[in-house]
Amino acid sequence: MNDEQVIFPLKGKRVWVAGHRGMVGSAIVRRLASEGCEILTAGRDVLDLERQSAVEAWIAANKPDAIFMAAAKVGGILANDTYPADFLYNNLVIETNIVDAAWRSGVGKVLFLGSSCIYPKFAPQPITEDSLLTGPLEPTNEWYAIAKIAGIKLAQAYRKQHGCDFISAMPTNLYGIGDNFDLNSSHVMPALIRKAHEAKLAGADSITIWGTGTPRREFLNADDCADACVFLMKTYSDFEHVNVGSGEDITILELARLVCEVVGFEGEIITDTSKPDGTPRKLMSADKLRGMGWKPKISLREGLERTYRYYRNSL
Ligand code: GFB
Repeated sequence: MNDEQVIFPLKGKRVWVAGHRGMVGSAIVRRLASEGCEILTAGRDVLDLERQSAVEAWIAANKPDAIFMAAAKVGGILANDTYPADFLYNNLVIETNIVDAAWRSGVGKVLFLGSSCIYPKFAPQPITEDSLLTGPLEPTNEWYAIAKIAGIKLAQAYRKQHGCDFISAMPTNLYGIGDNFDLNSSHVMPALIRKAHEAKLAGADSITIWGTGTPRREFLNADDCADACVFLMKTYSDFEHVNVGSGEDITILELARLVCEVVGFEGEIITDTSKPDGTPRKLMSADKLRGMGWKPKISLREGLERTYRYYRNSL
C-alpha cells in the first residue's frame, strides 16, 4: 500500500474488533498485529452485543478510534433457512447497537462487514455494487440479507445525517482458519473438508454433497478478507459499499473434486437433490477494489490446504 493512499492510519490508534473470536474477526486481529495499533476485544462474558445500553457503555468507556464490525450470526444455507428469526433479529440488533453507539461516542471510523447475499438472486454476473436493491433476494437467506442490507443503510444514514466516516465491505463466501465444521450449520467449504476427511478415514466409497452441484460460488480466504478490510479502513471513505472477492467462481461439484484431491479421498461424489441449491450463481465484480490497488494473495488451492491443516490440527 502506498503511503499517499492512506487517509486513516491505524498506527497508535485504539481499534476494536467486534466479533474477534469468529473466523473473520480473528483473521482481522492477526492482520492488525503488524499495524502498530492497540487492539481492543470484548468477549461475550464481558459484553453482550445484543444489549444496547451495554454496547453504549462499553464503547464510551473504552473509546475506540476505529471499529471493525465482524460480529454476526452466520451460517450456511441450511442454518439460514432454518433459523430466519435468529439471522434477522440478531444481526439487526448487533448492527444498530454498534453503529448508534459509535456515533454517540464519536468513533472516528467504522467498517461494517456484510455479505454477497445482499444482491438479487438473479443479478447480472459479475455483480457490481450498484446491483443492490434491484430485484428479489434468494429465499434461503433473505433474512440474513435483509439484516446485512440494513447494515449498509445504517452506515450510509449515519454518514449522511451525522457526517460519520462509516463504510461497508461486502465479502464473498469466506472460508479459512477458525471456520465452523458442524455439518448442519456450516458453509459448503468446511462441510466438504469434513465429509471428505471422515470418508477417507472410514474407507468409505462416497461422500454426499447437497443440491445438484451445479451452483457456482466465489470463495475468498478469511485472511485475504481481513487484509482487504484493513486496506479499506485505511484508504476508503465513501457512501457506497465495496465488494471483497477473488473475482473467480467454480461449481460446487468442481469444489468437491478439489477438496477430495487435497484431502486425498478418491471415492465417488453423490448429489442429494432434496437439499437446496440456493442462488444459482454469486460472482461479484472485483473491479472496484482492484481499481483501488488491492488484490487477494491466497489461491483457492493454497487456502484449502491451509484450512485442511487447521481442521486436522483442531481434531
Ligand atoms: O456455503 P453454503 O451453505 O451457502 O452453500 P450459500 C453453497 C452451495 O453448496 C449450495 C452446496 O448450493 C449448497 O447446496 N452444498 C453442497 C453444501 N454440499 C454442502 C454441504 O455439505 N454443506 C453446505 N452448507 N452446502 C450462504 C448464505 O449461502 O452463503 C449466507 O446462506 C451467506 O447467508 C453465505 O451469505 C456466504 O452460498 O448458498
